[in-house]
Amino acid sequence: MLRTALTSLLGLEYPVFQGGMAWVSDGRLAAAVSNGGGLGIISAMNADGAYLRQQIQLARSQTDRPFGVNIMLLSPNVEEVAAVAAEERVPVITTGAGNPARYMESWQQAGSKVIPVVASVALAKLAVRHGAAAVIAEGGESGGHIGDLSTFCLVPQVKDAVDVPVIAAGGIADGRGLAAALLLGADGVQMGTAFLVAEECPIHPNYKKRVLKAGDTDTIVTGRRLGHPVRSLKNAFSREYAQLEYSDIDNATLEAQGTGRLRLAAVEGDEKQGCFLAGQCAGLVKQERPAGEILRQVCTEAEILLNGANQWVK
Ligand code: TUI
Repeated sequence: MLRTALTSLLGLEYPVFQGGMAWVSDGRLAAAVSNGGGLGIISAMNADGAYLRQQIQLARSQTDRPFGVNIMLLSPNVEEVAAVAAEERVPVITTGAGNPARYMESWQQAGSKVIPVVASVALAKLAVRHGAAAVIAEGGESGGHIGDLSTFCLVPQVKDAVDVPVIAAGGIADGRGLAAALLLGADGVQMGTAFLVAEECPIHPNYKKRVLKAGDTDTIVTGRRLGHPVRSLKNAFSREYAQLEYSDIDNATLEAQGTGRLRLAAVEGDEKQGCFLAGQCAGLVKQERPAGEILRQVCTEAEILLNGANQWVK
């Protein structure tokens, strides 16, 4: 059994969050992960409040266990979904892609535990000053919108800077990653890419196939020029976009090139023109399985490794 400050804080069987991924993490996937003993998280993505409320109700109809909602702070509907998350009194609210300070008081008043994704020590400290119950320290190995630091360097520095549980994210897809994260000082992990191939994950089969086929060097980061670096699988779209970034087209045209690409990947399965967000650990993800099995295997493997860790100490 793995017991950490995070399992105690949230009453979890396993110290594992499923990342809130746009067009991926719906109420059904979140409920499957929570039923499997981790924390399932619904992504509010760029959708409106009605969509989020519907997915929360779906999750509640499928699990009695705690689950979370992820608020993407760059969403055009951020005010609306932030209000819905509070009204629905969801147990956990995670945030991404920005500074959540202005929403934190209302979420805490609603009884939610607020757990922001941070990509730096400065934002971790700020979040804790505003009442964060824990922080997710996400390294640039992860898929989607990323910060500058690697997980290996970010996690111990965040751990030293705050006195709340730290969840490591970015590059973790198996028991070795979980065990290593705990040794770096984390109290748990968040995995996204590993859950892309969960049986309960609603994405198009082509997306799952792409992740299962990916190797170590098959991701690319685009969007640096616009100030929003995003990691995805290499394909025709991401390669062309990477080239456009070095051309003389204006930023508005470049930005427009990215519109609708996540939907094209996740819903249509368009292997050429979709944007298939995934982390560098995609090469570790080999098999489609129920979310509960993914959780059990990762945690059992980590327990074995941690139990055997004294082999190096003489
Ligand atoms: O948010 C994510 N991953 C995402 S969001 C997303 S949708 C999107 N699409 C295009 C452009 C931008 C976003 C796809 N994937 N992960 C959490 C995360 N947050 N990673 C990094 C950060 C982060 C970075 C800087 C959080 C805060 C931050 O500080 C900025 C500030 O305002 O202080």
